[in-house]
Amino acid sequence: MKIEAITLREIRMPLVHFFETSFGRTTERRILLLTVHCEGVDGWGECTAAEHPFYNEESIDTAWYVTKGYFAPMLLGKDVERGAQVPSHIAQVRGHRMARAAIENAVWDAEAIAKNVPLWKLIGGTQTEINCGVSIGIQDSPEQLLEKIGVEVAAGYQRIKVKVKPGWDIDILRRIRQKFPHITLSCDANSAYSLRDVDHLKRFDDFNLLMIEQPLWNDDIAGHAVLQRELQTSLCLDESILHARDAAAAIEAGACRIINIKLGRIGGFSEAIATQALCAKAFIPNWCGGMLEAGIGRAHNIAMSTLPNFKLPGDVSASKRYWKEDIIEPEVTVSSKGTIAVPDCTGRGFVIREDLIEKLTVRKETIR
Ligand code: OSB
Ligand code: MG
Repeated sequence: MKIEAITLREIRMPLVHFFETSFGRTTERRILLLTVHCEGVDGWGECTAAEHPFYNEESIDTAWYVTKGYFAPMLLGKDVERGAQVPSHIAQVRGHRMARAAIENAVWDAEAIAKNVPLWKLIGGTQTEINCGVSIGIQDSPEQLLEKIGVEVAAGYQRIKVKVKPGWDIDILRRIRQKFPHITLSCDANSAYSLRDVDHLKRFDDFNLLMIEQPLWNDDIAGHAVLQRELQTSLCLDESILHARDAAAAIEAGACRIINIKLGRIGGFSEAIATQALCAKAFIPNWCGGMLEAGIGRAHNIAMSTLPNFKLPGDVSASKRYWKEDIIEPEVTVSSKGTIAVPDCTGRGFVIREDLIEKLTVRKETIR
């Protein structure tokens, strides 16, 4: 497959409900989509970088910059047979993992179409149904949060994760447990605490949480190891795990008992495959995290979630929780048991709605 051209585009999509974490509130997404044009086959990738460099260092604008200036020139005109070959072509650039993932995943997407196989099988997936949880942001009031949890539990989601931060934590978790004593519950702090908060964080042990996700600073694996020794509740790392080597270091240090894998944060399918295999050997379960993806990212997350060590319900949920209209057909739906049936057809298993994408596009550039 010769990569003849790469199209970058920015689309804008308003969220049906704002999403708030300890680092801020999002109401509208600016999403970078990427198409690799390979001798009659188009592969698509969605970059998970956000509007601002708050979750990590990247943003849609840094992703555009590094893709246009570096990744595209490194790949254009090259014969790239497989998605797995992309990392070696772009290895000279450091970091920029979400941008890296968008282009690598687009090549995997094209490869699955060219080979006429389902993407999830191509990457080595083994599960035909994936288990879903939801991530619920910080709300305007505790009552609003309790109501939202009720809706998602009734819809069948297998695990509820709520966002926490100082001032929106112990009391919130207590009220959730009063109303929903038996649900599978997690919380995610997105690095809102420090090791000075150990005594405060110990109180989270009262709520029978499946895990506490990323309580400490994004690059502090050692700090999480200190904290994990003080807590009964399992820690899960998100922001701290940028590649398989980070997973190895975190496991070795005892910094967590669970690892969230995000396809963008980890730099694409190749690194996701390696990371989950490494975690499997250490008996550390994985689950698929989300970044408020539109349909292409969602489809790729579903494929990733079929890998064997994705053992816990992920954050991949129904399109309609985020979008009035998704950019793929059919949109992602979740059964009343809280599962997504993995599409057993060629490629990503969802058709790109190019007409809708065209309407949502505010910026577009093809590099040849
Ligand atoms: O930490 O998992 C996170 C959204 C934006 C940035 C970071 C995170 C999240 C989510 C949402 O939790 C997951 C989703 O539903 O896409
Ligand atoms: Mg997280």
